Amino acid sequence: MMRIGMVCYPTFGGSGVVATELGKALAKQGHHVHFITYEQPVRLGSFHENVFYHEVHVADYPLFDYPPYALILASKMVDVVRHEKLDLIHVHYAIPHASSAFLAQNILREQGIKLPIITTLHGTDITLLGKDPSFEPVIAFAINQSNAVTAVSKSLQAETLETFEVNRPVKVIPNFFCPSHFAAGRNEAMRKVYAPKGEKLLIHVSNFRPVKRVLDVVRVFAKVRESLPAKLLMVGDGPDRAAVETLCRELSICEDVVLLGKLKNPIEAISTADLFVLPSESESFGLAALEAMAAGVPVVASDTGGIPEVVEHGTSGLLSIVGDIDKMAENALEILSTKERHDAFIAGALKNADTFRVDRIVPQYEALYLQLVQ
Ligand code: GMT
Repeated sequence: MMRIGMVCYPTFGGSGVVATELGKALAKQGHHVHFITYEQPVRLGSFHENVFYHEVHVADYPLFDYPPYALILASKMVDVVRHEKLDLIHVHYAIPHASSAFLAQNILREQGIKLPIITTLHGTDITLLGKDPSFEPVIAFAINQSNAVTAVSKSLQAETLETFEVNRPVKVIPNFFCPSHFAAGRNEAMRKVYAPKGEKLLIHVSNFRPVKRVLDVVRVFAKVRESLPAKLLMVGDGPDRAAVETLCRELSICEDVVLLGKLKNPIEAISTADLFVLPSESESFGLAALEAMAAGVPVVASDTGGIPEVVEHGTSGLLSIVGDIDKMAENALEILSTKERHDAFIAGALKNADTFRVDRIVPQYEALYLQLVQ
C-alpha cells in the first residue's frame, strides 16, 4: 500500500477528471489517496474507501490583488506529506503544481523527509501556456526537477521535448476510461426528449475556449442538418458560448441546438448521442472523444495533436484537417449515412476505446510510483 498525494485542478477540465479517476482507481487497489486542491474535484463524488480530500484555503488578504496560490499549495503539500506520511506526490498539469511540488520537496528535504514527485503533462500546460515566456523558465525548471514526468500522448511527449530542454525521460501514459461509468448504456428516455422525431443527435463537450473551435461545431452541424434531420447538444461553458449563441441565431438553427451548460457527469449526455464532434485547434489527447468512444459514439474530429492516437481514422471515427468544416460535415454524413455504416463505427468505437480501459493504464502509473519509492 502506498500513500499518494494527488494534486490537480478540481474543475471540469480533463486533467482534473483523469487525476480524480486515477485516484479512485488506486484507492480501489488499497492505496491511500489524498487529493490536495482548492475545491472538491467535480468527479470525486461523495464517499470512497481510502480517498481523502485536503482543501487548500486561499487567504483573502487586502494586500493581494492576486493571492499566491502556488505558495499556499506548497505549504499545504508540506503539511499533508508530514502528517499523512505520504510516499509521493503526483501533480497533474504542470502550472503551477510542478513548481509548488518542487518547493514542498525542498522544504521537506530540510526536515529530513524524502518526497518523490511525478508530474503529468496534460496539454495546454505545454502547448499553450508552457511556451509563454511568462511561464517558460519556471515550467522548464519544474519539469526537470520532477523525479518522473509523464505525458498523456506521444504527440504531447514530442511537443514537450521540442519546447523545453528536458533532461529526463518523458514517459507516455495515455488517459483511460472506467467501463463501470458506461454500464447504463444509451439513455433512450433522454433521446426522446432531445430527438423526439428520431433525428440524429450530435454532441460536443468542452470548456468553450478558443482552442476548442466551438463555432466549427455549429457550422458542421448546420451543414449536416441541410442533409438530414438532426439536433445538436452542446455541453459545457466558457468564453465562446455567447459567440455560439449568436451564430445559431444568425444561421436560424436555434430550435435544433441545445446548450446544456456544464454537467457534472457528461457521460450521461454523451451516451444519448449518435455522433461526437471535436474540431479542436489542438488537443493533446481528447478525453471527451475517448469517453464518447467508450459510450459507443463515433467521433468526427480534427487530425491534430494526440487525437489520431485516440480516434482511429476509419474505425472509431473520421478525422480531417483543422478548420475544414465541409470535410467534417461530409465525414459526419458518411458515418450517419446508413444504419450499417453507423453500426460499424459504433463497434469500432467500442473496440478502439477498449485499449484505454482503466485496468490497462492504471498499473502503468502504479509501476512508476513503485520505482520512485523504492
Ligand atoms: O485545455 C483543456 O482542454 C483542458 C485540459 C485540462 O486541464 O483538462 O485538457 C488537456 O488535458 C486533457 C486530459 O489529459 C486532454 O484530454 C486534453 O486533450 C487537453 N487539452 C488540450 O490539449 C487542449
